[in-house]
Amino acid sequence: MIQDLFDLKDKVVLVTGGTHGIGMAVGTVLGKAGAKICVNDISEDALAKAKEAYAAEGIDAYTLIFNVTDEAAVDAGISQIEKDVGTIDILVNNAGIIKRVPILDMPVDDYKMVIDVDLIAPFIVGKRVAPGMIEKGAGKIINMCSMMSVYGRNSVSAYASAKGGLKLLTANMCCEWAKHNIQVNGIGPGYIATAQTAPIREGGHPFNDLVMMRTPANRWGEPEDIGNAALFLASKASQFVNGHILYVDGGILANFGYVKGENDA
Ligand code: NAP
Ligand code: GCO
Repeated sequence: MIQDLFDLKDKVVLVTGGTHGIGMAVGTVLGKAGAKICVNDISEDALAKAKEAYAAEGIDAYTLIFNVTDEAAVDAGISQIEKDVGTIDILVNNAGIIKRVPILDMPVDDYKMVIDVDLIAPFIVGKRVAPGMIEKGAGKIINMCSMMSVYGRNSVSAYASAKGGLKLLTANMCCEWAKHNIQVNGIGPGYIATAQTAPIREGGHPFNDLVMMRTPANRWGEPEDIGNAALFLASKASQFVNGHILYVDGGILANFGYVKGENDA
């Protein structure tokens, strides 16, 4: 049956930072496809609230607190998941932060913090999870990239550096692990309505005009738009897709932009 292509029954999923926003949307869609959903976060309160939110969707989420930048905590966390739930079949490296500060004003420690969470952590978690996938002879890794994997823009140097690196870390994971039937891909969301973008989206922020001008779909993306794309990359339907960044951006990368009022056919 064609729908079997997207059946994730009995697959163990880990979504890092999966307690809200894009991560929760990904966990919810994959959970509704039958997967056993595991989410981590650095906040017990966020995990408790997330467990209730997943339950409201009929998903019994396994929650665990650990900081994805802490190699020892990641090792202990993955070992706990492997013991309590099972070997991870699908890893979504979603946890991420952003600091919007011009280079000349950004402390080096802040730059390093963003690189730690957004680039080094996916390396740490991927390196820890892959051996189980190799032993199983199958696996899916999805790295949450960005428009900033291909663009820079004022004030997001650390974030763009990390997300640009994550695009090529994805390629390198593919090169080393594809022979083990592990498909490693990225998702490059456009501008999505979450807590992370609230400061540049809400309250009449002028950035909203830029997003509308650059996005042919003429809307902010919703977290579910990313969850749906993740289902494809997590499923049997993408067995020969590897090292690819799937941009889910409403057409941003296809568009240079337009002047309001012109060509508004
Ligand atoms: P978000 O609302 O800020 O959620 C990020 C999640 O990561 C939160 O649950 C956060 O936990 C968690 N996290 C942060 N640092 C962590 C750490 N050290 N260890 C474990 N968990 C940690 O962001 P989002 O908008 O949903 O974005 C999710 C991912 O998509 C990020 O990688 C982001 O860069 C990427 N992305 C977002 C957009 C967008 O437009 N929103 C576009 C492209 C890419 P706490 O809340 O407890 O800190
Ligand atoms: C920003 C935004 C973006 C989005 C996303 C775009 O300040 O430009 O936060 O970086 O988060 O990464 O794809």
